Amino acid sequence: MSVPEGDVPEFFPGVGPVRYAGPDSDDPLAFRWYDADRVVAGKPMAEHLRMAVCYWHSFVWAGADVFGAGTFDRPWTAPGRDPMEAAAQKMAAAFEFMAKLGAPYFCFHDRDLAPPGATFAESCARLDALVDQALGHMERTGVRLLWGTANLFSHPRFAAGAATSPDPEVFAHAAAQVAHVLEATHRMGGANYVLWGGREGYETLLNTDLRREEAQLARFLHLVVEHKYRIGFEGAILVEPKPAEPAKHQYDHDVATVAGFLVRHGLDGEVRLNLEANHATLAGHSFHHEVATAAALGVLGSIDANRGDAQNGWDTDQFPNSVEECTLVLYEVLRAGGFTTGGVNFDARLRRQSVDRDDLVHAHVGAMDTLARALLAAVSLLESGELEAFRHDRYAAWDGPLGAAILDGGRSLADLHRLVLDDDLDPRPASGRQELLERVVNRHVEQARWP
Ligand code: XLS
Ligand code: CA
Ligand code: CA
Repeated sequence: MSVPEGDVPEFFPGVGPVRYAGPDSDDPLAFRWYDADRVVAGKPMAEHLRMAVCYWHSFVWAGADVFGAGTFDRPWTAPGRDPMEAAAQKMAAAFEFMAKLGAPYFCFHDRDLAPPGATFAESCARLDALVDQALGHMERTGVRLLWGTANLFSHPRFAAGAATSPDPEVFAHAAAQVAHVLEATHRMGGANYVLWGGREGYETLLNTDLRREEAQLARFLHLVVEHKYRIGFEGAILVEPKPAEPAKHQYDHDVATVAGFLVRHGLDGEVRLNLEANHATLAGHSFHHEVATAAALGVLGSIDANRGDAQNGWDTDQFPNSVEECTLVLYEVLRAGGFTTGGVNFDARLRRQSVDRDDLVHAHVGAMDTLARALLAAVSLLESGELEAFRHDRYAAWDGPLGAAILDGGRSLADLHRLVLDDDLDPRPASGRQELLERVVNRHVEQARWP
């Protein structure tokens, strides 16, 4: 199937390639901190952060919400046009934008790239045609794929779940769709494949068999992992936790819940996680907590850096703008050895009043600068060794004779009972120094500069 491209105009005419201009610049269309090729902590900044533009919020969504229509100036979504031609124009706009921004990666759902067809076969053919076209744009611009994913939540057939549907034909449909998108992701050299289960949950327990749904979800993930090996996809399979929205309760609640699920079903070692800042907030955690927990449990994969709003309880998906929050997150990433297949996706959308095309540029330049400055602060904090020295000393007694014997299983509860009685043990609290450590972090955030 060939894709009619039509005449492709320039969609971001006032925007040249976005350049690094340094911290003193007040040019809103230049980076103040993100200097892609400059080396920090052993590798170029771009390779540390592996930042990605998301196709859906930036190029598909037109600014509609549940109360009102789209507000954005997005000529490539103009109604009445042939849907494949519109998809080709949208793709041209996306790659023009990413190339001008200098974003090294992007992420997509199948339905973002290609309009669904009347049958599954037609949907597949349409996606294949647009993937061919994307390969041309990727070759031309050098933009790579951080991850692909299948949209298993928009179509009405998924209303009661995809893998966790009460109907095995829906499971089969979801499996077929994932097989196709995993193959497309493989063809595009994707570094990861993501599964986010917005409909994998329940609206009421009155009609839900929790035991069956968990077993179905586990079987689905095993099928995805088997298929990855069958087709030779070398990227990582990532699950993205989120506690709710659109479902009242989603099974992939948070990092700890998903990590337990993976172990329970023999999927640990095969599946890692994609962590979103806003989903952490919805789960009642900080983003720092989710990333630190994933690192501690060995399941850290990639991150979606879009944040929520402290004053409301839904998924506002705003562009990141807190250097301090991102510093703590990147500190954990660096401490865990840095990203391997993962990176930083901006699964973020503009506010509905940010109607101009330029607003997309400002949002991304600001977000990339926030992450860049946070990376410099996180590197400085890690290289100073200040937090690690404190943490090391705080637990040092666990490497002594008593701590080691307890952990090795060499002391029973009765042994410890006797020890405390006989030696009259009376440990004294040691200061946790929280306020001091917070000042350490702030000092590195304040002072972080390009060397
Ligand atoms: C929605 C999710 C979604 C995933 C990809 O809240 O964040 O966008 O990242 O399906
Ligand atoms: Ca989100
Ligand atoms: Ca996300």
